[in-house]
Amino acid sequence: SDTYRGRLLADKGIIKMGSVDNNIAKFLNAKRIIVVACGTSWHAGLVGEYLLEDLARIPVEVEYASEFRYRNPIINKGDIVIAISQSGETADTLAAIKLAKSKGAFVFGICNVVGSSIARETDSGAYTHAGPEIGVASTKAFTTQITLLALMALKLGNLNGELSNSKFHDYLQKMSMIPGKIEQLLNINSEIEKIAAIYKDAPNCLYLGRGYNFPVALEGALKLKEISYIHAEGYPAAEMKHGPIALIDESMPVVVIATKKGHYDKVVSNIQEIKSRNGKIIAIVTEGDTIVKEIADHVIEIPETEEAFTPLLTTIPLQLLSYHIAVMRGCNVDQPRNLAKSVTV
Ligand code: F1P
Repeated sequence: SDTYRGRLLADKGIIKMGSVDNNIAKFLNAKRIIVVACGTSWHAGLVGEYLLEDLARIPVEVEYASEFRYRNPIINKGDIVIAISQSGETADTLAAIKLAKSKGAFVFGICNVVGSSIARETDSGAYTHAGPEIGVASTKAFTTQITLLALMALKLGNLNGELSNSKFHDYLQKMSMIPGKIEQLLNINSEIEKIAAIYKDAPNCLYLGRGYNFPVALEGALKLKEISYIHAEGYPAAEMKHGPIALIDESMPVVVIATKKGHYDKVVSNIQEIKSRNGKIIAIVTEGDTIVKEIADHVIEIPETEEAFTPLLTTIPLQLLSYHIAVMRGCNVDQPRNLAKSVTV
């Protein structure tokens, strides 16, 4: 494709995104964005939905690429399809792209592997430049996919008037601090290892989050399933009372993402509901939290940032938790059983 060039630069308030800039009129006139992806990339797409709707007020739908072609989807003129894939080779995502193109859609790819099939098949796109994913399970690619979608949302929101210049610059300034905050977070690795040692033999695990951190709950559960083979499910926190609450007892670890600005009071009441049923709570909280600390069995603190950027931080301890549990269970974290790096059939 022509316009994959252009690394992302969030420098001094300017976002230069060669591929988005080259198609800016299409993006600004988009009636709707449809994201197609599988697995971890689908979860990044869900975070993208929150970002693009919240910051740029562009309607977004996120579809499993593996289901897209089986339901005769409606694609209208003015819709943009964004295909997200780490490997750029996922067969279902490629099939979704071909279908979208056959219906006349403009398809933008977000890929990690330069020159991959999806990069070639899409009309335009951006590379995430996460570097090679050594293991099968996608990790750093997820962070870069979200970063890219956040920068797109900020840029489009600023250009379409939804984000004032001062808000836009404020967001960018906060985003520029994210790498340092991730470095800081990695220092708590040994605390996470201790928590992993307690729950390594759990047969099941529940992950809950609200708003921006609902997709992170899904991703946390997927990482645990993929590399440690523990059955795990992610849910929006408010969905718990519609079924999963029946599973909670003293042997059920529940990972709850309870960041300060993320509908905090409601998440606290979810945590109380779990506690009253003797569930074991591992809470991801904002630094300095006192309320959840009183109730949860374990807390993992993340540095404070804009709620919109918290997925970039909350994901890290969940990946580490899965990693340590998998290693303690003797699983091969780089090559999990039954999983292929790119699902090409
Ligand atoms: C999608 C995906 C990964 C998962 C595993 C199987 O891949 O589901 O998220 O970790 O590798 O494939 P991709 O389209 O993002 O390469």
